[in-house]
Formats: sequence, structure tokens, C-alpha cells
Amino acid sequence: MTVSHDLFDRARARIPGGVNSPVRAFAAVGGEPIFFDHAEGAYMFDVDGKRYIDYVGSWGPMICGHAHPHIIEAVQQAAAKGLSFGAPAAGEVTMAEMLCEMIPSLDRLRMVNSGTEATMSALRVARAATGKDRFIKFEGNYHGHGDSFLVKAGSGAQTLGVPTSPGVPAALAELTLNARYNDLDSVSALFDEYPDDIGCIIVEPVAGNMNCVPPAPGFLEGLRRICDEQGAVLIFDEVMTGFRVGPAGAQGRYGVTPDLTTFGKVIGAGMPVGAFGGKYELMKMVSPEGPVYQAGTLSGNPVAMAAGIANLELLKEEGFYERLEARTRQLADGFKQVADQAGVSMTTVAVGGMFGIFFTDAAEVSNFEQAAACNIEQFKTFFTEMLKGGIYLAPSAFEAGFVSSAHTAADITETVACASEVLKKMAE
Ligand code: HOZ
Repeated sequence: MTVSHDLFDRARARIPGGVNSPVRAFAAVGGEPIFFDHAEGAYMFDVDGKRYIDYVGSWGPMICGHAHPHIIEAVQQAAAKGLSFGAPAAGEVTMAEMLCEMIPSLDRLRMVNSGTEATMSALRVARAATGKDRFIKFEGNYHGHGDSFLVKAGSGAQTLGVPTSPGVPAALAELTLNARYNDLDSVSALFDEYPDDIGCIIVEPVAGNMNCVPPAPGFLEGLRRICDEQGAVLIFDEVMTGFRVGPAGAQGRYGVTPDLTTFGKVIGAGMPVGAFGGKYELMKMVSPEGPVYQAGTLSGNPVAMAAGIANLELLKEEGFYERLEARTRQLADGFKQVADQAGVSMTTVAVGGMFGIFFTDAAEVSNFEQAAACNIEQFKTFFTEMLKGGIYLAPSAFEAGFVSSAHTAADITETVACASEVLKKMAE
């Protein structure tokens, strides 16, 4: 019996499913979630002392690796000065200035505590600005667990088979329209069906909650054009992509400017942080300057701001993104190469520090239907065997993977070597 197993037994008695967020459960891959003790750089160490090379990175924020000394020092210094004031502090101003400088579409922003809060609030602003309640999202995209977004959602909602959650009022769910990712015709068709009712499109500019699916050429540009023609607000949900696919997020990488952007954990380096921001005209509607109510006692928390600022400082280092992207590409190409050698059909993608592995013979995956049609049984076996080999991947075929700047070429080589053995066995 392991310490991890004992903890899971105790957890199950007091916490639904034994986990505090469903994506952590191993429901879709079999087995039990692992309880961790500590993490450093590219590695996580479980409570039984086993080391794993980590490709979840706390679902994105550990872009500089775990427990980076610069970030830990900033957190320790801030913590020593008090954990929360419920009143303004300097760190919030510095953070807002840094984000607005790095992401040109941000005139102003509001700090919140999670991506879920950010998307809920951005949607409220968009609805208030346009006076229209319906909005378009994309099947398999995930924007947190706000009621309006849990309709054909990705991530854990999809993994656990509840993309449209019970408890979401039907009257609200009916305002959520789902289009097909990378399919502009499906977006136009919804505007034709509801010509005067749609105030907003929200999109993951690189989808990271149905595995990793990049935007097709022209897709994001097309959404911008449609929003301009229809007078709708375009929201980029950069909770996953913000600072992961480039210093100015996906919007910088693909050169498309949204009206509002939402950010999540990556701007807190692992602390509970999110933000939403954008055009001055929209953000001036936010309380207390405007009538759109939005609030949070812990928003802009001084410890979280210190962590986030330290993280952003590291991202500004010369060549950071080139190195991160090269490492991620090495991993994705390595997986593909050993899968080909083993005779297992696989397609991989890499965008910035994000990657995806699809068990399919299709050359590319561009929407949720295609992601769901991949061989999920093969993914389960791959996941389980990689875990035994000390490689920690997301326990779901519907999640992107993440590489950090702490992953070395040797870590990638070790990972690919493990994958090679696993895939050969799978092919037997
Ligand atoms: N967006 C994250 C997974 N794709 C959410 C993590 C969670 O729900 O815990």
C-alpha cells in the first residue's frame, strides 16, 4: 500500500471524487490520482518519493518550471509583509502596467482569482456593451465552469462525459451557441439564425482543452471580421495560451486583435490569479467606474502579484520563447518519430510551450469532432505506461501538454526513450 493510495482513500471520504478539480481524477484513464509532495524545475515528486518529468505544469502556469528561485524569493518577501489587505497595493499597479505593456490590445484590465472569474466577467461586459445576451463559443473549447460556458465544453467536462452540466438553467444554456472550431461557416450560420441577438464570440485562440488544436490559417482573422461586421465583441480566452505561445500571447503570435482578453493561472506562476482586460471603452464599463458589477476580496492579492511579476520578468529574458519552442518541438517531433518507428498512428502538434498528441492516422486534427474520434483506448495505455516510466502527462486525451524552460534536452530525450518503449509494446 502506498502513501498516495492512503491519502486518496481519506480524500474520497471527504472530497467529491477525492479531488478538488475533476481534471485531476484519473477517471478517464483508470487507476488513482497521484498525490504529490514537492516539485522542482521540470520534476514533481510524489508522496512515495518517486520522481516524474512533468508535462502538466499545474495546467500551464509553471512555464519557468516548479519552484523557480526568483519566483519563490519574491513570494517569500511578499508573504512576510502580509497575505492580503483587501485594499490596494503597489504590486497590482506594477502587474497591470506589465501586462498592458506586453499585450498591446490591453488598455486596461481587472485582476481576478481564476480563469473562470475572468471569462464570466468578460462575458458580462460584452453583454452589457452590446445589449445582446446570446454569444458564440466553440464546441470543445473550455472557458471555466461558469454556468453559461458549460454547454458542450471541453477539458474535464468532456473527459468526464458531462459537457453540458446538470444544474445549468435551460433558460441560460439556450443563450450559449456552439460553433465548430476552425469553421467560419458554422459561425456565420449562427449569425444568420439569430441576426440581432449575438453580442459576443469567445474563443481559445489555440484550443488547449480538446487536446491541442491550433487555429487554421484565416480562422482568427475571420472571427475578427465577422465581429466587426456584426458589431459583436471578440473575446480571446488566453487562459491557456497567454504567455505560453509567445510574449504577447496567441494574439501576438497570429496578429489578430481581440476586444477583450481573459487570462488565468499563467500570470500568477502557480498562485490563484486571473485577469480580464481590453479596450478602454469596454473596460470603463466595469465597476466602480461603470455599472457592470464585478468584485473580489482577494483580487490583486499581494503575494499572487509578487509571484506573477517575478514570472513575467523571467519571460522577458532574451531568447526565452525561442528556447521554449525548440524544446517543445523536440518533444512533439520525438513522439512522432518513435510512434512511426513502432508503427502506431500518431499526429503531434507543438505551439510555443504547448503540445498535443493524437492517436489517429489523420494528418491533422482541427476540431472537437476529430479530436473525439481519436483512439482514446490507445491514449489510456500510453498514459498509464508513461506514468509507470516516470513521465507525468495530463490524465485525459482532451488536454494540451506543457513544456517549461526548466525541461532540458536530456529530459526530452528520456521522455522520448520511454515513449519509444511504450509504443513498441503497444504495437505488439
Ligand atoms: N483549463 C484547465 C484544464 N485544461 C483547468 C484545470 C482544472 O480544471 O483544474
